[in-house]
This record gives sequence, C-alpha cells and structure tokens, in this order.
Amino acid sequence: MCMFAKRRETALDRMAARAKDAIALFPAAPTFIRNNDVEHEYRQDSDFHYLVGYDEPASVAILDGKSRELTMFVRPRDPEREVWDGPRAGVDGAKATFGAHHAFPIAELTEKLPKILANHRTLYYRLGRDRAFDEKLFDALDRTRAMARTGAYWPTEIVDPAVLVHEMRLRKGPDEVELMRKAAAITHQAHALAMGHARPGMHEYEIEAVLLNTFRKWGSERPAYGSIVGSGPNATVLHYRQNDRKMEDGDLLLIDAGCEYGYYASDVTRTFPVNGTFSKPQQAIYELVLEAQLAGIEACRPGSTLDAVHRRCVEVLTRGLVRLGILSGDPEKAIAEETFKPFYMHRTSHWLGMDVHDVGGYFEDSLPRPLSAGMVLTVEPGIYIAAGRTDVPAEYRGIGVRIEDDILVTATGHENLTGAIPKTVDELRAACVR
Ligand SMILES: [Mn+2]
Repeated sequence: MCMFAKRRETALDRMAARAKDAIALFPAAPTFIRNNDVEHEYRQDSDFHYLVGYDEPASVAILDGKSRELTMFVRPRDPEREVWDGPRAGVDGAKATFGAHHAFPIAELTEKLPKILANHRTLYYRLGRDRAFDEKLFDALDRTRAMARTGAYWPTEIVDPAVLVHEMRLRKGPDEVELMRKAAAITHQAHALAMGHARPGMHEYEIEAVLLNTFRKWGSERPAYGSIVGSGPNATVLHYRQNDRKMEDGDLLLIDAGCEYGYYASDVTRTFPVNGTFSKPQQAIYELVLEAQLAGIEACRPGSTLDAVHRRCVEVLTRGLVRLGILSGDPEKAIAEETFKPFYMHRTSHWLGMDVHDVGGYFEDSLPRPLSAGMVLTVEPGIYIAAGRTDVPAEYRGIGVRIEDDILVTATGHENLTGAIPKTVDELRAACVR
C-alpha cells in the first residue's frame, strides 16, 4: 500500500474511534492572482498532499468514515487547456493513480455534495480558512438538511481536522524523515556555498541568489519560506526581507533560509563574518548564542518540552548578557523578570514539517506538550542589539546573531538533522576561507 493510502487508513481509524459515522472534507489550496492575469506559484495544501499526494488545484478530497472510501472532485481532462497548462490527471487518473474509489469533475461538486454529506453525523472540515469554499459548504449543508423529509440525517457536528490530520503530521514517520534529511542536505549545500561566496562589497541579494540556485540545482521545488539575508544592522531585524544592502567589511551576515523538498521544509539560520573573521565583540556574542543553542538542543529528548528547551536557552543567554555587561544586576533576577527580552524577544522553537511553522498542538490541557519520538522542532536562540541602543556598551551595538538547527526527537534523545552545517567559530573560519 502506498504511503498516502496508509495515511488515509490511519485517518479513517482515528475518525472511527471518535464517531461512527463521520465524513472528512479537504479542499485543495485556492489559487491566488499575483497581478492582472498572472497567478502566484501554486502549492497544494499540506493536509491535502499528505492524504492524497495529488497536487492540482480546484479539487476536493472526501474521506467517508462509514464506507472507508475516498471520493475526489478534480479538474477533468481538457485537451485544449492542457496544451497551455500541461497534463491533468483527470477523473480517470484520480482513480487509477491516486486511489479514489469515486471521482467526478469539480463542476459536479455543488450538485453531488449534499447527498455525500447526508447520513453522517460528524463532518471534519477546517472552517474559516478558505471563505469562498466555506460558502459552498454552507449551501450544501442547507440542502442536506432539506433532505430530512426523506429520512436522511445531516452533520450536526463540525470538527476541525486538526485533531485528526495535524496530530498525525506532528509525528514524522520514516518516509517523512527521509524527505526532511534530503531537504536538510540541500540546505547544507546552500549555506556552505553562501559562506564561501560572501565578500565585502557584494549585495545581500547576490547571496540570496546563491541559496536559491543551490536549492533548485539539487531538486528542491522551492524555498520553504522567504530567505532572510541580513548583513550588519539588518541582522537585528527578525523578519528582514529586502536583501538589498551592500555588505561592508566588518559586518556579520545572518542567513535564515531553508529549502522545501517533496513537500517537507528545512529551516536553518547561520551567522558569520562577511570578511571571514569575527571581531572580538562579535565573537563574544556569537559564542554566547552558540552555547545557548547547544544547551537547548541538549534538552531535546522524549518527555522534555519546548518550554524546557526555551528555558535552557534563556538561562544561558541571560547569564551571558550579564557577564558581558549588556544586562546588569543578578542574572537569576534578570531571568525571572525577563529583562533579557529587548535582546531576545522570540521563542526558541516551533514544530517543523510540511509547513515551516508546522501543525500540531503545542499544549495539552494547557500544559506544554511532552516531546516524543518523531517530532521535529527547531532550536533557534539569538541576540539582537539594535544599533540605536545607547544603554549597551558601544562595541556590541548593531550586532545580531541567530543560530538555528532542525532537531528530530528520537526514542532515546535527539538527532540534529542540520548539525553538519558549519557552526563553530573554527568551522565558520574554514567555510569562509577567502
Ligand atoms: Mn525557524
């Protein structure tokens, strides 16, 4: 049985465990106009791809919990359109290639959906994400309710499929880990080449070009998110995206970039000197962030939590900031009172998978969720000292450092999927050889 069929079986088992006559409906990602008649690049919805592996727009996948069958509504074959846009799987392909038990042209959805929804009590559907599709569903539900006169019943409960599919996606199976390893390997290449390439006088976008070129060259479909290439003071801007500054001698360069491979993301940050050599204050900040990151990674094991990982990073960073004279007073008090926040204002981790900020609950009954084997998270502490902070010793102003790796939780601890990308001061010196 193929990977997607297995996932559908698991989803159906989970549906059956919760309600005996459930049905789940997953619309494909909508298309978006970029400008005039040009669309944004299309990427299938992650849940849809996870369950079906079918990546065309204008489609709907329906899992029937009673019959345990997959019904698909898809774009029909259209020789004239296919001349322009390329081949479509069509109705026959949905059955032959993607395992649908029933398949129809998408134009028949309005007519057929009320009857498909009938005689199910629970409907799994994510409300509020695609408002245009919500409207279609409301109309169908209305018509299903009108069928009550004929003895049919209708879904009286709508449940967010997050409790179904997102919990499955949170723990990665071997197939998924394999794809994440591949994404990590390509991202490794890209960061290493960027380190070897950067020079004072170059623009940030030239380095972005190296990253994107490397992603595509090794078969990545696209970056997993917009690449951040921030030099000098731009390294202190968390979501810097212009990537158009001319890099100067003495700058640090912060690169937060990762590719997507087979629908799985990598998410890596490295910070290194544009001229290959850290200044003393830069190195002091860098080694502090590295110490915090290694402490955070060390805390990744089954039973630990994202909160515990964050706490470890905060402890190391705050004590270091006091040691360097950037924060004053008692370090434990600074931790308790969160006076580190002007220099470390974000959380340390997020889930990683098909989405760069991946799905899956962060809390269980309001408590931080224990880590377990198969979860993948980032560990990405940083220190950001804005150039204008006159309350900080002058030598540290304008320094921004973040270090981020992708950590797979294993049965006994963790595996750093991106740990081979140069990271220590010595490794960076070697990678930046001029
Ligand atoms: Mn991240």
